[in-house]
Amino acid sequence: MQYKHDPLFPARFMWGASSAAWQVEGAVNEDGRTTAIIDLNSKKKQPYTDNSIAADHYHHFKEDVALMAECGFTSYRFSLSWPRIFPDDSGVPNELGLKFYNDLIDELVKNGIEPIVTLYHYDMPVWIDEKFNGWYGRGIIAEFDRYVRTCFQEFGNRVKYWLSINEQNMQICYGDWLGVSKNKETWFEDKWKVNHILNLCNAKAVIACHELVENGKIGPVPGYVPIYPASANPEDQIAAMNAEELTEKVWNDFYAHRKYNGFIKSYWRENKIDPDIRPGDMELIRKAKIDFFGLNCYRSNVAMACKITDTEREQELNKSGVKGNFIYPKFPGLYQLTNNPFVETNDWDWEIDPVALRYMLRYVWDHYQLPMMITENGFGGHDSVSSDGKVHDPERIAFLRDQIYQVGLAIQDGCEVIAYNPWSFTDLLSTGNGMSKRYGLVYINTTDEALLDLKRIPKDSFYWYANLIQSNGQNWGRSL
Ligand code: BGP
Repeated sequence: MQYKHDPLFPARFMWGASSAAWQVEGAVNEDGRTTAIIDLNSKKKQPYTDNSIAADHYHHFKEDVALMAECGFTSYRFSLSWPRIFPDDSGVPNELGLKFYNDLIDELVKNGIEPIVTLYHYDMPVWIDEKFNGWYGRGIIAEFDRYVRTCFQEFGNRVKYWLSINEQNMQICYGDWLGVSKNKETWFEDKWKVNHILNLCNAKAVIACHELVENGKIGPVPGYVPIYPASANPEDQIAAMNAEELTEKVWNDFYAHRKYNGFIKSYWRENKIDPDIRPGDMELIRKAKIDFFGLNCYRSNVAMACKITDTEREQELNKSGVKGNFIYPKFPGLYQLTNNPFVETNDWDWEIDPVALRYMLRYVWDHYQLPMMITENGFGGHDSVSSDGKVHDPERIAFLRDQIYQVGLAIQDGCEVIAYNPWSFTDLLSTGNGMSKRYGLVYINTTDEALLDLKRIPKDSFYWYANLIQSNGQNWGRSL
């Protein structure tokens, strides 16, 4: 529907931004923290990404929260580092790790900012990986339960919004890239066993949150890439639905309905895959009723039919930041992805598609009728400080304005959306491009090549966003 007026945001809508511990904190060896698998994964990547300092939020958190308050934030989504809280297998939490998060949460609350806390954003302690074979073994489930219960008990008096696992679907779909897969050759089958263990951990977190946090709410965070059919050819529509199932819907159906859907059961049968579901697993899962969906959305995809006789092709992300290097995958008999001639792309070939957000919110609301919060969305660019000492990022302002407007339209369409938290507050490490792909509203003065003074410089987008927040989504800066 087209409206004759700008959309209205609800009175208590939460405006903020987002981050993840391993990408923002730094201080990887300080105050007892031990190594996370993602620290090692980021080191073996090309181009090289070292998270030992990142944005050094660990030492700048008060300054960072003061800037959030200046921007008018009413929420901040961040994650806890598991190896900061449980650095070893003693079963005893690290007091200094807990202190850091207690101080951060206190600082947020003092400034009227609602903490929205992710329990797992890729930083499994290496000791868990070594002792239990990471996500491949069942030993992790009890350790994860211990970890999340500690978090709920320690922070639950101030944190009411919890996020269980960040982008479980992406960890499975891109297991190699995100360091989850241990063997590329067998990942096709292994991934569903690993996924089932992640599902059990998700269930543990949901159950424990409801048990331990008074008025606590918890939801998962799928990484969402809306998929359009390439044409009105009915086969392309089915291909788009297949892509939707195998990248998103299998997970979202599972979280919402607490059982595996018919599509994935048929896929397993067809491919002779055993996800290793054991007695008692589904009983546990059935008790884990989520309260909302956190949604990460940056871009959209286009799918078309792919004949069963075609040759498989792996997706290749553009890692160089030079346009034209993204390779679209082919899955014979299911779907293939292709480019979208109707949208622009950024330097990493990510589609810039604001309507994707409205589509996603409409789709998730229609399917699950659960409240939704945007936990990630944002523009990665090559930012730099100009000669006037400021950071001018008109592309990010245009991106945020167009995307947030579509969130407003989805609300106008009847969707229940409670928060918008773009990626990211300060610049932080990109998953594969270190500091050279920047997302922040606040510039961090450092580069991958040289450690600089880490000065915080609010970008033009910071001031634009502050005005939008102050008007609760009415002051768009210029007519759209
Ligand atoms: C999401 C992750 C974030 C973040 C973001 C941007 O999938 O949850 O951790 O990194 O993507 O991606 P990138 O850093 O690859 O540009």
